[in-house]
Amino acid sequence: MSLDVYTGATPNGWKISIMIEELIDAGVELPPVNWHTVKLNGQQFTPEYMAINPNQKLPTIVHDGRPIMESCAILQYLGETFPTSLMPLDEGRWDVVQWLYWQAANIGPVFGNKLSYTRYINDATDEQKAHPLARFMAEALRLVAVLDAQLAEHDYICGEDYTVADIATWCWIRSYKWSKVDITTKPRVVDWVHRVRARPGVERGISFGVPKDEIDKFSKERRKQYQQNGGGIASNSSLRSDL
Ligand SMILES: N[C@@H](CCC(=O)N[C@@H](CS)C(=O)NCC(=O)O)C(=O)O
Repeated sequence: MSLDVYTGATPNGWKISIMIEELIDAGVELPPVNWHTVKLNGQQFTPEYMAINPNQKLPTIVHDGRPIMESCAILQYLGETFPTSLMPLDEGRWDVVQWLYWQAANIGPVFGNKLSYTRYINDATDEQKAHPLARFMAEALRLVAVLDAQLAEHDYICGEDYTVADIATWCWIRSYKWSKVDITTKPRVVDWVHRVRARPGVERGISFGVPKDEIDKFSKERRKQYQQNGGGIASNSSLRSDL
């Protein structure tokens, strides 16, 4: 029995480190976890890594020889393989699955693109960036409003239970200052950000790859390092089709 986790200090990467810590806190006996940091300065393109993640991104897991890519598929896989209230297996699973897909198809790409145009892309002029910035900002705010409405009735996205849908969505929303999407006009969303942040498993999960005193506020050096790496990844020349 083995569980290898290939991840890094990024929103999609922290989804998996949080999930592992939450499963431990829920009393699940996991196989020994082997952690591997994926260095996004090229390791994602190596043949060894592409053999387990053809999409060349982090995170990936390999459980008993079975590779799984895509952060939300990994959350679902872990949730179904090690059952807890994080991923219901009865009819209620559809509440969670639809919000997990919502995160994967909307929050991740929209907040990711907003962040890239705000902080990372350095091979476009301000004029060229203006339209996509306005577009992704408007869509990010619309998604925050959807989240706000969902939280009107209960403490977590799918009801009274905290689930993998919260883990997936929170990892992007918590960095709203970094992506410059103002969520503070939605106090319910802000409260939910704090509620999730207060969980011990989340505290341990988001410390993956980050010094303890930089979990909530990155140092200048770390910001610079993210900007440098992000700039490389976000530039058009990093998009290769010569697989
Ligand atoms: N939909 C994918 C997105 C993964 C993703 O974009 N990962 C980023 C880090 S957060 C990455 O590996 N970027 C490297 C690259 O684009 O070359 C998932 O949810 O796993």
